[in-house]
Amino acid sequence: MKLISVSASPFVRKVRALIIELDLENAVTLQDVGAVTPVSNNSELNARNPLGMVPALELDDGSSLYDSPVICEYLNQIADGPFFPAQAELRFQTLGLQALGDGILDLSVALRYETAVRPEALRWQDWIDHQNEKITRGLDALEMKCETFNSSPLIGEMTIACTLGYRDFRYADDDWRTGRPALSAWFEQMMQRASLQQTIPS
Ligand SMILES: N[C@@H](CCC(=O)N[C@@H](CS)C(=O)NCC(=O)O)C(=O)O
Repeated sequence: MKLISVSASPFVRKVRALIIELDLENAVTLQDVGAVTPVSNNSELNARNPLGMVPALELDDGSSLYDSPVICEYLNQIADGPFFPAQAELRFQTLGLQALGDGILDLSVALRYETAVRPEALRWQDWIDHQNEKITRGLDALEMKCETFNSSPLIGEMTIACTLGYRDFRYADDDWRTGRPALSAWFEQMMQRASLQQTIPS
């Protein structure tokens, strides 16, 4: 299998961390397609994902999967992993947590494009402010929830670790740790995992 990637992408990091957790490193090769933005056009990526977004996973039969939750669940299934439990309560709890983490990431990545890619004259401060408010509410919700996080991480916890890591990577000046002591302590503990250490963005 081939993972079409961009090294700075937090969604790619989530998949890469899961590959390490599931011991699938020999089964998946990484193909970095360089920078990807909403206004770039990479024909190789578009052939794998018509939405032109990373990550995309090319399977051995030539077909492909995209959207990190789908890729992660596929990898977990072929490796018979523990990250997507079958038991309904646990499953929807962890899928919900993944959705919250991915949502904060979607907002954070969109804001990054807004400030790093969109021409300054076309920027919309009201939109920027509202996206930041959503991110703050999402991070506050994580602070409230983190006492209920699973000690053996599921896909929700893996996603949140990559979400907070992305905040550190791109928004270090806006320190999410301030006022969120429980989440900070949880993240520090979580970062001991080899899969997260080996995928820290640089
Ligand atoms: N829902 C997607 C989001 C992926 C995503 O936003 N990827 C960004 C890079 S971090 C991207 O490819 N952006 C290009 C674009 O927006 O066209 C997933 O979970 O895989």
